[in-house]
Amino acid sequence: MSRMDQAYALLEAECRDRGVDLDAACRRLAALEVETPSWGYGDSGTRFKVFRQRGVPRNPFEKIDDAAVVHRLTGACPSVAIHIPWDKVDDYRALADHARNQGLRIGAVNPNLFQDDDYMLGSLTNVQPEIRRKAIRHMLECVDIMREVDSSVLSLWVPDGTNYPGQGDIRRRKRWLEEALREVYAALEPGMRLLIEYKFFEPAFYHTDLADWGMAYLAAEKLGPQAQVLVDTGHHPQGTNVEHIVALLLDEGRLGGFHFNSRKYADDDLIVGAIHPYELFLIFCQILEAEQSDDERVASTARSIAYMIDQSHAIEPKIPAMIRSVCNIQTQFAKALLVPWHLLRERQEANDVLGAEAVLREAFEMDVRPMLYRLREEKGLPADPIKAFYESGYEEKISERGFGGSGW
Ligand code: AOS
Ligand code: ZN
Ligand code: ZN
Ligand code: ZN
Repeated sequence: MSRMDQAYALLEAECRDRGVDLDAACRRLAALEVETPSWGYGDSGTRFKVFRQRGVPRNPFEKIDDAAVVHRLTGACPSVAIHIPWDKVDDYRALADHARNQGLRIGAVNPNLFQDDDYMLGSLTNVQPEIRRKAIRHMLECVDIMREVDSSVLSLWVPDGTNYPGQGDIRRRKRWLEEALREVYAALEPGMRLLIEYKFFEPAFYHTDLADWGMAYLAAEKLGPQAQVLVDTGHHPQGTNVEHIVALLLDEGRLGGFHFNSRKYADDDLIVGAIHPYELFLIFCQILEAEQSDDERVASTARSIAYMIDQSHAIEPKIPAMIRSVCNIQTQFAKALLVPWHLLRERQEANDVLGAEAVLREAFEMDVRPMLYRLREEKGLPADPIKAFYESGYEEKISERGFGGSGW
């Protein structure tokens, strides 16, 4: 027996003792899909400096090539999110075909409401009707692109807000936003979803029009069932209990997707799972528990979540950073799959405070590497995808691209 088979057997025995079906957990892990963002492959940085890296994609087609490499090595990333106009092309069907030829599909379409000079004082909430109209038109154009690339998710982050008290009329802006979203929502086809992201600050520093989950929820609730909330893990003030937000949105059938990343201080967009792995684990605990809910609406909401990475790799080599992110997500997801829910319930009902906490913590402390190795083995994937990347020669190959493209 190899060392890994021994480790798997040990984990299996431990799971059996705890009443957890390891094979079922592995099957669920194998079905986990994580979408990577086209902009995560390009150059990015901070407001101080964008460091250029050799070999980054020069165009949207090359971003898809890099995303395909991540999928080939991890087996878990069959879709890539695009950002318009960063990924503007003449022929979107050709872009979708290019993805398909490499076993990928285009996932969420992200409108850009923050880089046009006209949007300096707001896009969908600008006091000038022509600018609001321009922003709405851009969103409708994104719905058209969704049709062409066969995407079902329109992922909206509204950067709008104000820097000073009195600068804008908060209530009027709220109504303009609602009006705009109603028009965009009406253009969605059945099966398409509008995911509404929130962020409490930046680029605006006094007020943001969609500052928190409650505001995004309210907007979604007013629009209808095809609108849901997107939780970007980096978009909360320090100390926020993100898994609580996740639980609440699940229970209301309004959790549509995630943008995964890590934050230490603000919207740092660091590698997911690098800073607060326990938080990521607890988020997955809420989701996996909800997947088994008797309430069909809750269970189907949990099963339809769009898991997406939203990171900007300022100093990291892009492709290995993306692979690292996917592995970190898989690791915490695997741990959450090892929670014995019946035992947790039992201890909660017995008001066993320490016992209940121990159930979660002990799952977090388990070594799930044997699950990940088995999964990769079964899918014919390399045991160490980052090592496999460096050995593949791809890095040398793309260095011929020179210093090319910016993700931003
Ligand atoms: C911005 O902070 C958000 O996280 C958005 O999702 C944004 O569109 C994305 O990061 C690309 O810039
Ligand atoms: Zn300073
Ligand atoms: Zn985001
Ligand atoms: Zn962000």
